[in-house]
Amino acid sequence: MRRRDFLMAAPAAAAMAREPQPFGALPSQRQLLWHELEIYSFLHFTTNTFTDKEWGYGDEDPAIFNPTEFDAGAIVSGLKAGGMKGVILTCKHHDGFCLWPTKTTDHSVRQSTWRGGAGDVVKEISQAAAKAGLKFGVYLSPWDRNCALYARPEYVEIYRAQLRELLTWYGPVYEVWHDGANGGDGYYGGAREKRRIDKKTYYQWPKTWEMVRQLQPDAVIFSDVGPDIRWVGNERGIAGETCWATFDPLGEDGGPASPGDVKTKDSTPGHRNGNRWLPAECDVSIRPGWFWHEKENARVKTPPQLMDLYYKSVGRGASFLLNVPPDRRGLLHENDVASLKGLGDMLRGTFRENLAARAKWRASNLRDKQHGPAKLTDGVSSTFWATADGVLDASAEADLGRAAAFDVIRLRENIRLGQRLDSFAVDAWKDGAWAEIAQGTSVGACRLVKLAQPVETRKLRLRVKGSASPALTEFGLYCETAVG
Ligand code: FUL
Repeated sequence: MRRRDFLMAAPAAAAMAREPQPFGALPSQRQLLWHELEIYSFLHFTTNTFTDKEWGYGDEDPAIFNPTEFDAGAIVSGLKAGGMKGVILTCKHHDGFCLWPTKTTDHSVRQSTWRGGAGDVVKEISQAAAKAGLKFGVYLSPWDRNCALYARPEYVEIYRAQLRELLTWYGPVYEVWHDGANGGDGYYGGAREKRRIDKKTYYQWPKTWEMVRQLQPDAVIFSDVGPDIRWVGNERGIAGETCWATFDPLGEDGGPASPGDVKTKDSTPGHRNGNRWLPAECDVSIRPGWFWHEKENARVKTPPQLMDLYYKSVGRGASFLLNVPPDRRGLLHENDVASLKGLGDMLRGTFRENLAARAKWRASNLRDKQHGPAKLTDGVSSTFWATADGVLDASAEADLGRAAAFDVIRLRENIRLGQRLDSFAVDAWKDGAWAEIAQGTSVGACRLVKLAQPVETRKLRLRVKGSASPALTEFGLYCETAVG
């Protein structure tokens, strides 16, 4: 381009590219990275695996921890086959047994029979994850039923020292998971008593979170109240049919919230126009329990059940945290591996191709040429259809060129500009008229609609209503792949 043309073209291009003003609470950079993952795994593994318990009392003999065939590479590859993008390990559960050779207590793998006390589960899982391209996260239970100092101020220092080890010894950590279960009875160094703590003040969470920010600035912090990711309010893996990424947590009594004390009934839907971007995470186990129990080997969720949970978590703007507990060998059980593989096949098959990729679009409004409706199906997550400022209701029609059959619809907003949409609907052209086939509320990072029956049509219409002018990056049509 000649210089004179450039001088003329530049202001026009800049005006054309003017983006809508952001609306409401916005995600941080670390939250945006987390949103991209969508689905990842939990590994619940400790002495409970060998005692057949869900909550160890804290008096377990560390010698019983002996997963003789432990293979981190095999575990991680089973997760990867399931489509998992990350893995969060219970480095310490409520029983206090540490899966790494911590300097803070003897109650760890160092005292176990496994590899003569020279093993390190955290190291092996984190390294296997990095090798397979999965992110690594840590679960460190605040409640410690083994520690004699639990409920005293000194324990909080021990907890922080443990977290410091985990966040400095094992490479990048993408998520730090603080459980809300707290207090009650335990071994506590032989005291065998009930100990209570004040959930609001005891752990001094802000100080701990500051340390996490210093050591792993990209890590999101999960708890009932965030500060980055919120618990969805149930352990069934299901977000609210309406699930806003914005949320203002309150305690059960209406006062300030803290991990272990939040109005969980609000955590499921979130708050429209909440002051904080605090998206939900849906945790659930592939089995009835969080830990492996022989008697549950026949009760592993099937691939269609897991796919349904995917629609009800990821498909509602939340994330899907699926627990798959290693067994006493230190491997994932064959039934779990088979279900994971089935889920992975369904996900890969279903979302392989957007059937609307070649659609011709026409919109009721577009703010400029660079924000036209064709951006909905260009496969690029950074481009988006947007209307002019103040145009809050809009529609866009797609002509697919030929009839296509689909039973999954995917919508995504450009969440860098906030959660703008209040509702959406999709119509299919049928017998010379529009017929509504889907509708809903919150969209955010991702909305999936699974239709009861496949719909076959050549023309579709998307209708959206926003509190701010709509900005959508994706409209996708897919056909669910069945697994054998
Ligand atoms: C709960 C814990 O008490 C369970 O054992 C499990 O770890 C689950 C993910 O969180 O609060």
